[in-house]
Amino acid sequence: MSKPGDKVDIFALADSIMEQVENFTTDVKEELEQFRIDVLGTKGKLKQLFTGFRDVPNERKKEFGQVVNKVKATAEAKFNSLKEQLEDATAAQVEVPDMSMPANFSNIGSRHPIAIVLEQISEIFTRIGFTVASGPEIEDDWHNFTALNTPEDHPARDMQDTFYIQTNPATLLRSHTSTVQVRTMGRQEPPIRIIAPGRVYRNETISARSHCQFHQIEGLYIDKGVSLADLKQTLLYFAKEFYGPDTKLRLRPSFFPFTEPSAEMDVSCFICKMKGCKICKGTGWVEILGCGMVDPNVLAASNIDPEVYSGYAWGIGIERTAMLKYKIDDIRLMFENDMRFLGQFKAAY
Ligand code: 2NL
Repeated sequence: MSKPGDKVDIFALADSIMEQVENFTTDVKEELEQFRIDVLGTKGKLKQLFTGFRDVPNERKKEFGQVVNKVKATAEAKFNSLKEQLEDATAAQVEVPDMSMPANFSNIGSRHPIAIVLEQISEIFTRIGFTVASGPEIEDDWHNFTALNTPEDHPARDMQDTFYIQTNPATLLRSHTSTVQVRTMGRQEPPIRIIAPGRVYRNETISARSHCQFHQIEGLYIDKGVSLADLKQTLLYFAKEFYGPDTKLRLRPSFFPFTEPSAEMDVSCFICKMKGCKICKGTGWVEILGCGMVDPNVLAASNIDPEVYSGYAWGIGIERTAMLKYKIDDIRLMFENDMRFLGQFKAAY
């Protein structure tokens, strides 16, 4: 039996540590750390060998020193190579994507209901030869009112109805996109066949039903021999394209300063199919736009001879159209940018 401290013991211990070191392998980070503590650590096996040095007889100290150094070098080399392997494996894991992982969905935005309806209506009219025209939102009195046969004392000119620019009361925020059409008439000879989509402003109290800003599309066609029949057929085409092929149309007499005669156009209720509902108030008809034959005074104001040319015009409110289409009951939702509202139109177009 050998006793602790025997020279045989300490050499045997060195051998067994050497064997343990040579046989050790792992691909687990925690196991490698345990190996480091166990063998190379401050209270580890190597430390034990160094401590045992003093019990080795002098004549074998040199030999033992060589053995211990070899164990130490082997243990360190083993630790470093395993550590390197582990790091390589971790790096490789990052670089090689797991192809079985589900894909990340990017959060795609959605179109605003006003943008959807503006585009749908514009598309229908451009298909039959209308060109999209645009112009400034800050306008002057002449383009917004005077050129459109609106008398000086007309209530629409009132501060209560129109936003005037305080620093220059000759300027205002356009109350309809007719201004764009006036500008086109001023620089282009008939035939004129345009639509003018855009934002307009009126000094209204904000409520569920009205807002101080909204959008409209106006249309204008001026040529020789344009008649009310042309207006009606064009709008019937539009109504069938937009509301469906079975849509019926009726015109009711109305008044606008810029058209004569003027009419309001109803379509057969696309919600209840004329059975009677809340939207059509039981009548089977829904009002969708205002229209008429361009007043001769309007043509004359833009130097177009009313004896030679005639034309029709119409204006449609986009918010109202979108609210009917998507059953939205409060116009304020259109301008609040609430994601819960906007997100509902993802599949709409
Ligand atoms: C409505 C009614 C309308 C017009 C707009 C117009 C434009 C020119 C000449 C004549 Cl340049 N008329 N525009 C005509 C009739 C009705 O809009 O209720 N819009 C929402």
